[in-house]
Amino acid sequence: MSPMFNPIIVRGVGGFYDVLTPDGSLVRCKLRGKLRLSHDKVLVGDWVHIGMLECGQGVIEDVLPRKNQLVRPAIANIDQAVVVLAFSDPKPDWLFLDRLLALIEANKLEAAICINKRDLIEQPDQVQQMIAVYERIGYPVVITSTIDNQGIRELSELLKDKVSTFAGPSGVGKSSLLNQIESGLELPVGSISRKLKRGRHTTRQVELVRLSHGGLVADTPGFSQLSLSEIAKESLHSFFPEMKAVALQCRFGGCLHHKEPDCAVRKLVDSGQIASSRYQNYLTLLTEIEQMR
Ligand SMILES: Nc1nc2c(ncn2[C@@H]2O[C@H](COP(=O)(O)OP(=O)(O)O)[C@@H](O)[C@H]2O)c(=O)[nH]1
Ligand SMILES: [Mg+2]
Ligand SMILES: [Zn+2]
Repeated sequence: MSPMFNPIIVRGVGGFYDVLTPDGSLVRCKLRGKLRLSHDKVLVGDWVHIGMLECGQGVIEDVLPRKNQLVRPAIANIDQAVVVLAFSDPKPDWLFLDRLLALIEANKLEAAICINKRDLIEQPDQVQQMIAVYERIGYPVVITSTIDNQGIRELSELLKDKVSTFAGPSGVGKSSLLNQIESGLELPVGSISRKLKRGRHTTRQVELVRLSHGGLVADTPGFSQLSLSEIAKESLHSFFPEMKAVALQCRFGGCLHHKEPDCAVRKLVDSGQIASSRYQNYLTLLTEIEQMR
């Protein structure tokens, strides 16, 4: 079901909700009584039925069944998550990326990667090697700069007609990228240090931004606090696409691909077909899950 054919909640504002209707207008709505009982009965991203009041305000009568639901950011019916990193300032954290990709896979969302601030690095050899790793797995990778507009059109193509959320550390340029894609948006852009100083007190609301060429994007502070606590160690490998298929060939059914004999995953790591960086990060996350129990 496409969100373009149903009214969709794009933001909550002090007890009210702004709903984008299929004809492109925004209607401020309150909730029908029965929906008010539970806080997360209604989320940004929800497809809803609305009724109109005489004053021009709307009432959310019903919430349609969700295709999925994320906890942080609290948002429903997402098609894809775009992880945004930077070439520099801050430097790319590949473990962070692999953690996020695993969580995105576990949530059954499509994943894509955007590496921003290309203008800051002259010789991006090292990053280029890592980009090849992710492209080989099958993740789309877009290289961008908001200074010289490199990759902006490609990124905007990636977002077209989908409901997406950006994810990634503060300061990589998520808001700047959206401002570049959609002129007139003017999302606040800030230096890293200023953001850190504001710290926890910035409880920003999740909001879906409408792109005029089609698509909705959540400009969120990121998935940074999501944990792996709901993933079983035996299934972690299935959220690493390059390991998932080959794991069927391991000698033991419950192989964790760590120290077990005749492990098909480790064979591919040894032969270089699975990137050792990915495998090392898999092991780091595996240990993390084991220590949580
Ligand atoms: N050099 C460079 N700086 C950028 C680029 N994109 C964003 N920035 C800067 O990075 C900082 C953080 O940007 P912002 O969009 O607020 O990042 P967010 O926290 O991910 O939303 C700001 O000072 C931006 O001006 C880029 O492509 N190149
Ligand atoms: Mg931002
Ligand atoms: Zn194995």
